[in-house]
Amino acid sequence: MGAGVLNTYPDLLPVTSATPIITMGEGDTPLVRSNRLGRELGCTELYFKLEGCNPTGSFKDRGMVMAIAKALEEGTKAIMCASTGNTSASAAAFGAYCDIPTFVLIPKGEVAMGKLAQAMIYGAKVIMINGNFDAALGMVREFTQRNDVTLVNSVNPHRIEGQKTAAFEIVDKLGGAPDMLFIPVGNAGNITAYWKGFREYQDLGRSQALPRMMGFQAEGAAPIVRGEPVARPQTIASAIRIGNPATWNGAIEARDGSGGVIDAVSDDEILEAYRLLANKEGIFCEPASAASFAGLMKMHRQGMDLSDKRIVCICTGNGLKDPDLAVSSSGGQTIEVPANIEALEAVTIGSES
Ligand code: AN7
Repeated sequence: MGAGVLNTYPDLLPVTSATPIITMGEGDTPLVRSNRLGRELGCTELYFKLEGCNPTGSFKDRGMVMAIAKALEEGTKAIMCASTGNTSASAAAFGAYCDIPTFVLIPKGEVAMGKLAQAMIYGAKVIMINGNFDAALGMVREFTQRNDVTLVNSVNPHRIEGQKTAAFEIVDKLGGAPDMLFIPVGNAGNITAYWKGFREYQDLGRSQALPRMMGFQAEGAAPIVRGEPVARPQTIASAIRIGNPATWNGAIEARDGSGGVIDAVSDDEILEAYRLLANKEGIFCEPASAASFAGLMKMHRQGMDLSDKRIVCICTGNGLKDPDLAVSSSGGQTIEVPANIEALEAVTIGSES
């Protein structure tokens, strides 16, 4: 518990005797069995992996700890990333923990307040770009080529290495690979990492089968589904508002190698899944994360038989990062009463009219 991914899987990661074994307690996240939604979809065994339980509230910490450990090993002076929010929060936290100056580039006005708050309070230098994520990542790539600053986006291969540990955990907990893995796709690093992890575990004989990789983009930001970059990606799920994924090939390989799909879900489908996860399972994830369950609902609607299937949906980030959206999309209103017991009973058990 709290050992961290470098301590837990050193032999399967690029950890050498020169690598500092750091951890902020990332990894070992809950794999929670569905209590209601699985039954409603006729799915025998449905699990949610709660990556929002990582130290900065998203899966990014798994890859960041590896990238930062290697950066320390190499004597890095500073780190930089572009981000739709979660990568910047994670980089800023590990930068603080390891005393490395951290620069984060974010698309102005497009990052959820909680994520921006994290980057700021952890002490990163937060640089707003008048452009989208894809433009910011382009700038970071060029800057880190010209300057002695380490890039910590998922184009840094150590990020993928760290993130693949989530696949290890699933197999370790279930005693084998699931039949299908549903996962949101933005820059496509995470689906690439899971696929790598599942394949490595199979090569080691720790699982027999491989899951079908079911990746979901937001409809207005679905370059892989369309087969070409999207110049102006649009979606309520700001974390996956990405028009030209850096690890595009990795997503294609995961799809084709596993007999899976990369498909799109609409913002309405994302928001419906977001609300259902909260009010039927008690899982408060962010909208981008809900794309995985939205994808499962879509497959169910299209007639996919989910019985006798063991399915895992990845909930990539914590809903608390954007509480305003939760309030505005909950539809529920709060009730105001005078501070007396009769008034309380009238609006609760007494509203029999
Ligand atoms: C909650 O933070 O790209 O397909 O800059 O925050 O590996 O990009 C975040 C992505 C899914 C998509 N869910 O993962 C960033 C960033 C959440 C995310 C994704 C992101 P990738």
